[in-house]
Amino acid sequence: MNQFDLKGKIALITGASYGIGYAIAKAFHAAGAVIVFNDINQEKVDMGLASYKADGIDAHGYVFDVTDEEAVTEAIAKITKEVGTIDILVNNAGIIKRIPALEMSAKDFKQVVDIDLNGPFIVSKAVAPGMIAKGGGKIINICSMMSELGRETVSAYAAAKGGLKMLTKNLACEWGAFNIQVNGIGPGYITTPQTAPLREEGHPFNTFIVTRTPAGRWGTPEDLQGPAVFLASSASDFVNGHILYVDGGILAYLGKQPS
Ligand code: NAP
Ligand code: GCO
Repeated sequence: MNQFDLKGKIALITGASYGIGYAIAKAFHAAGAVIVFNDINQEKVDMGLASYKADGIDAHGYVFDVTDEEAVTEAIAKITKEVGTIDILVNNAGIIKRIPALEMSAKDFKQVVDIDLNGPFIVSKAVAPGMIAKGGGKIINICSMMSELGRETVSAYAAAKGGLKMLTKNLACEWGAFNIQVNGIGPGYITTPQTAPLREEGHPFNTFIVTRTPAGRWGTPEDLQGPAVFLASSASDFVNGHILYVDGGILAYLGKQPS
């Protein structure tokens, strides 16, 4: 029996028109799952549908803002009616605002926390009843190294991702009895549009990250595919409340010692 088989499962990945969510959706499809994804506007969903189609994936796309509880509830009901009950949820949608705390408005801070922390709560709460009725499910929250570490200019993001780590653990406690496993993936620094500003030619951050990562490179969205399939599959049925860091070793590393 292939413990990593997702045949017959319906997976919802939020914010998955491109980037990490898209890569995870491709891996889930390769493992046999039916792919459902969302994005915040029709233009992005249409772009995503075209990409999935080009990759031979007949994905189902839905437009909703993960912070809008009414829209999320309606969308989950629509997905359940049109596709089926969701077995696997990946709370991937997220933003970052890189602004020094002294310069950051409360409005900007709130927007990051709304999308990166409140959103996963809202979507998980909407999806869980169907999982409970079906006898179980998998929820994977895309956390971050900033669930563990801080750095200048990302206070809102680190607060949200730190909160998402604890939300993951707490929902694991509340829903474990329903055979729902709630875990997180903590990616290191990954080459997506979100980090593109940090990778611009000559940006000092590029060298900083590569020297701080034992693997000596940026991660790619594809580096997250195997860990995501593991946490979405029966191979992880006794893994609950765990954050799986996929970071090339950066969290284990104090940094290159002076020669
Ligand atoms: P990305 O390229 O910026 O993609 C994020 C996706 O989420 C986009 O499709 C975005 O849509 C969507 N989104 C944003 N706000 C939304 C909302 N309110 N409702 C629905 N969808 C929304 O990011 P990424 O690099 O793929 O990252 C995906 C996740 O991994 C995020 O949670 C991020 O924090 C996390 N992460 C990223 C890295 C990294 O190094 N890249 C590392 C650790 C964790 P729009 O394009 O319309 O904004
Ligand atoms: C940043 C980066 C990071 C990554 C990721 C690291 O500005 O520091 O965007 O936050 O996105 O979250 O795990």
